[in-house]
Amino acid sequence: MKKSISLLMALTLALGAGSTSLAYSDKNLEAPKASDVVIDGDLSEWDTSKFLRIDSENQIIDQIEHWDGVEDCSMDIYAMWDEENLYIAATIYDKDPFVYREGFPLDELDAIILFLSTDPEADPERTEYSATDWRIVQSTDKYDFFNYVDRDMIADNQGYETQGEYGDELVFDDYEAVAVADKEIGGWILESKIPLHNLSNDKIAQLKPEAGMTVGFDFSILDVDLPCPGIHSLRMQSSADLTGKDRKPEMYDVDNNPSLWGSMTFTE
Ligand SMILES: [Ca+2]
Ligand SMILES: [Ca+2]
Ligand SMILES: [Ca+2]
Repeated sequence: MKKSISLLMALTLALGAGSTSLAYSDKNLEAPKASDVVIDGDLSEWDTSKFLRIDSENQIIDQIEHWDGVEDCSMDIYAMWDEENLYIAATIYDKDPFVYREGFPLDELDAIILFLSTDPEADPERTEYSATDWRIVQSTDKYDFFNYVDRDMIADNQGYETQGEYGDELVFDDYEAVAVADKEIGGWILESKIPLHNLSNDKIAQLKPEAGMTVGFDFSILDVDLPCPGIHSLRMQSSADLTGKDRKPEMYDVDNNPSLWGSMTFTE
């Protein structure tokens, strides 16, 4: 009896690995508790030993022909938390950073996308977004920051609509971010604070992080080095692991299917 159950489980796992539902990938970002973070572009108060990296061809989900290797586009991401805020930092390698043009959609520019669930009880196998699943695009021209919260894929958004889709808008209150060009790494450093009340309303409860809690999380980097209208950025996704030379975002559809995300665990 036991044997047949474990065989069944093994079969289920094997089948699951090939389907579109992964129940979160094994890409987990450990987020230590923050203390005395200053948003100034200097990451010396961060524990940068905990990170996730985008640096491989297998992570490209769009415009593979525009990737010239890790110096052209790659990144490490770090996270920290306190009861009210999520802190996100990154080192971004891009020979032509801060490509931003007023009036362009953010997905035709240099940007990062954060994917986050604010419901720690959410089913990791869900294949559709719910109102507590967030897709947040962040871009900067180095001086100003712009964000776009995409809610279009959510059937019942609980009254929290898409904001910032046309760019040039800072959607979040009390958001802080600094971008610093770093000649040594040939790219730039991002340090940011996202107050979690921005991801809530009278129907959507605010996430209250605590040590030991795990939530769905993933991230993308978008890179363009010469913006032309209609040209989408190169896009790389943390949890993607694709092969072949023909890539389309639908092949790893994190924009519509949260079970393809990785996760984030808040630690002491
Ligand atoms: Ca700092
Ligand atoms: Ca680049
Ligand atoms: Ca670029």
